[in-house]
Amino acid sequence: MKESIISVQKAVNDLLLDDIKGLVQDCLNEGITPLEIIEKGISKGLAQVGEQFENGTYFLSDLIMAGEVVKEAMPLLEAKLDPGAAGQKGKVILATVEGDIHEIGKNIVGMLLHVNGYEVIDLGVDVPAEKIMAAIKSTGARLVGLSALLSTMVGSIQEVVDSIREAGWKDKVKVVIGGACTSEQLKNEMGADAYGETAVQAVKIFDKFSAAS
Ligand code: B12
Repeated sequence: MKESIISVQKAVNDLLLDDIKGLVQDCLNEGITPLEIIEKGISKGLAQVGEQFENGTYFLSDLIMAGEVVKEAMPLLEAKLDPGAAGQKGKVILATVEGDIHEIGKNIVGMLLHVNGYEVIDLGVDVPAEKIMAAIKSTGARLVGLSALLSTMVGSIQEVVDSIREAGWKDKVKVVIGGACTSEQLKNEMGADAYGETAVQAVKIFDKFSAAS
């Protein structure tokens, strides 16, 4: 892997708020794509932060700082991604589920959907099922993306899927799940329509549903 990407990975892992922008800019100057920087630099660095948290070297304050480091870099990357015909492929409601406030992965998914021609209605984090239902109703969106990282909060995915079924919308509204604690198996258990491991996969899945509708 290129030295400059490893520097981004290290800057995230070492929580170097002042250095991250310059290091990301170095990667862009070398012609490395924003997606590669996100996947091989930023996401890998965050995974290392997670490991350090798990083994007790890092604390909650370090997780917060890691989030800030990544937020510092994202506008640079977003500016380099070309927005397609905005909203052409339809509306996607995006939310991190109730009880969960992790937003970085959701924001990356939103960014990629936006540049790939979707109108993204981002409801934010810790979003209850009622708010998602109200947004489906008021916007007419047929695609919903749920992000969940805390395994203790998977019940919130179930609430959204159940609410959609109870409203009689199961056939027309597609629910796609993603985030560190989700999986194909969880998708089946929850009765969601698809699971995406990465933001790139998220775009492919939504494209499939959008083309079929
Ligand atoms: C940064 C971080 C935080 C920050 C978040 C800051 C922010 N602004 O988002 C803060 C400080 C808030 C935080 C808090 C907590 N955290 Co935290 N956090 C992390 C960390 C280090 C990185 C998460 C991240 O952003 N990853 C990078 C992104 C890009 O990855 P991602 O979210 O998985 O997204 C990608 C894919 O999953 C996918 N994707 C994501 N969403 C979606 C949606 C759809 C529809 C699709 C298709 C795809 C998709 O695409 C993305 C890009 O490819 C993880 C470690 C880890 N390994 O994940 C722990 C981690 C998730 N946190 C953890 C914990 C325990 C907590 C706390 C409970 C700690 C505490 N004691 O208080 C709290 C919970 C607060 C809450 N109620 O939510 C645990 C969860 C364990 C578990 N299995 O439940 C982890 C795994 C750390 C660990 N190893 O122990 N955290």
